Amino acid sequence: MKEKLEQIRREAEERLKAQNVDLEELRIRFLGKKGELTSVLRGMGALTPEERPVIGQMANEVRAYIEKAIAEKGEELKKELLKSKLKKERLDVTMPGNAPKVGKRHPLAKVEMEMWDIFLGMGFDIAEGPEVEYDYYRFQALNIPENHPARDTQDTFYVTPKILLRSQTSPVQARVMEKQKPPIRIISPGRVYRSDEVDATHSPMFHQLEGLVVDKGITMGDLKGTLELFAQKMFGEKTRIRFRPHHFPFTEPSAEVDVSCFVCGGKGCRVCKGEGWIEILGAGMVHPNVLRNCGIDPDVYSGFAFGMGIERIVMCKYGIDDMRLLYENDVRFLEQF
Ligand code: 2U9
Repeated sequence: MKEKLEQIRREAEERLKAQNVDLEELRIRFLGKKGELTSVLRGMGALTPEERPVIGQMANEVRAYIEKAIAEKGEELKKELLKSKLKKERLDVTMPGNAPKVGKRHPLAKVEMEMWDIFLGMGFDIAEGPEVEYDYYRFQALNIPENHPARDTQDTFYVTPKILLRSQTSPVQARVMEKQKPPIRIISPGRVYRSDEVDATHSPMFHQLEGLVVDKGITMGDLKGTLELFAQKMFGEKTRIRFRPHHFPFTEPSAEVDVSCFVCGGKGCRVCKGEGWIEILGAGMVHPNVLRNCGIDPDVYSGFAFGMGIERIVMCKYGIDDMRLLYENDVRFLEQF
């Protein structure tokens, strides 16, 4: 029996050395009710009274030994498991991170905001108004009566015979003049609509920024100075401007305004098509009829107004030759600004 106990101890010892040992299975096999040690103890009846305590003590020692060895192996396995888990889940804090992709402002928004900054700096306020507008504010108030030929060139989308999508932001200024006494100094940026076919320089929807100043003693000199400062801030300090006589029903006198080419400085290049000048806006002194229509006495007050297409400014500034690129939302294009 001694040998049997010794053999059980050795066998348990051997088994515990294995890598993937199942400790619960081992415990049942050696120490369980039907285990090897129990079956040895059951046979103790056959021993002499002298042998019994000796074998009993030895059996207890073997039990204690195996219990302790299983517990120790259990601890060891737990530690190893933790170690391998820590190794697997180790964080390398020196590794480069995943930088989140940051979006960019659309070039149209970027340039529009630059314009806001320039005009806010000159003391202008920003005025907004509806994109769906009454015929009255778009045409009649602006000195364009029914059947006036100027309506043809700016044909827009009609909702009813008297309601349309605005083709300039001018109605916003007419609304402000109706409500507010001079001095008035506003810009009105926003979307406008025209029933144009889409091509490289036309779109049925585009963006405009118009400006209006009304006060006592406003002259064409104020208009020129304001636009010159705007052009220099937008295109560079050396920029000059040039007024060419033109006609708009809502301003008199009226002019188309060019800036000296910001690429060649006026010598003539590919960008200005050899001209040295680039047309960027229209302007003039507010027509007395417009002031009168909006409740302002033209004998007391005078004013100037101007208007420009934001797409045109963006295209000039960045050398973009097709307007459609601004609406396609292709990231490869937008990333460049
Ligand atoms: C009021 C009185 C006068 C706004 C003006 C222009 C000249 C002009 C065009 C530029 C390119 C439109 O985008 S474009 O096609 N605009 O040339 N706009 S003066 O004059 C006003 C506005 C409101 C009450």
